[in-house]
Amino acid sequence: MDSLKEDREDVKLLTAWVSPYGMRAMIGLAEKGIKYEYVEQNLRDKSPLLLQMNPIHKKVPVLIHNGNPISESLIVLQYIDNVWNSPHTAFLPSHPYDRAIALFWADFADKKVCFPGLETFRTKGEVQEAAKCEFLQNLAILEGELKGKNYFGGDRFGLVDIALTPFTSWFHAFESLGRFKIHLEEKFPNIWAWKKRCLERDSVKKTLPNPEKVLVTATEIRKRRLGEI
Ligand code: GS8
Repeated sequence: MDSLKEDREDVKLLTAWVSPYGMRAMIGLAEKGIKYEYVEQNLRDKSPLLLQMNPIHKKVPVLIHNGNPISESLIVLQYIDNVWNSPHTAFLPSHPYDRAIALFWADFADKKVCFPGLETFRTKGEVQEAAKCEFLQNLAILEGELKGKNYFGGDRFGLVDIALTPFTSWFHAFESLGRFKIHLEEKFPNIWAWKKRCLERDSVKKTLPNPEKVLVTATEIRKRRLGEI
């Protein structure tokens, strides 16, 4: 039955290896055991397929399921969870209130931690300083939220964990290019332990790139953005 199901499914992922948002989709698909075609995108020269599949944002990731495109990584994750749903691999809790809370934290992580995190390496001056403050302050909120828990939702690896773990592979780039220290182990011990726990999962282990490699690409992105090359 399972192989029949796989034969009927046509799943493609348009992404870029360094994209933490794309990594979310990769971890989600791996957690569900879905086979898919990985289609690397050059974000400096966008393919006609990417522009056709995500004409509004023109960003990766885009999941293409049986020809139908789904974009925006948190929406992609919810789609994956809904389509390949099983009680053992659910990314979201079943109770409506618990679901709402998980979505709240995924949204918080997205807007208040991931975005300012990215701003720490690709901006300069006051904007960069403000991004560093915002990132560290909001990381502290997540540190509190993780207290006494293995994962953000409790004992199960779920949506918030998938949304956040990819960004930990960027922390080294944030620190080096932002010229600041996160002091994860000392100041954020719950997040430190959580990160190690997430990295033990096959889905995460095989998805997250080497932080040194991320730094090389992040350095190029910064130079291009700030007009330094
Ligand atoms: C963000 C995707 C994104 O920024 C999501 O999927 O959750 N809210 C979206 N993708 C970047 C690559 S990772 O930084 C991207 O595609 N950038 C191309 C561009 O901005 O032109």
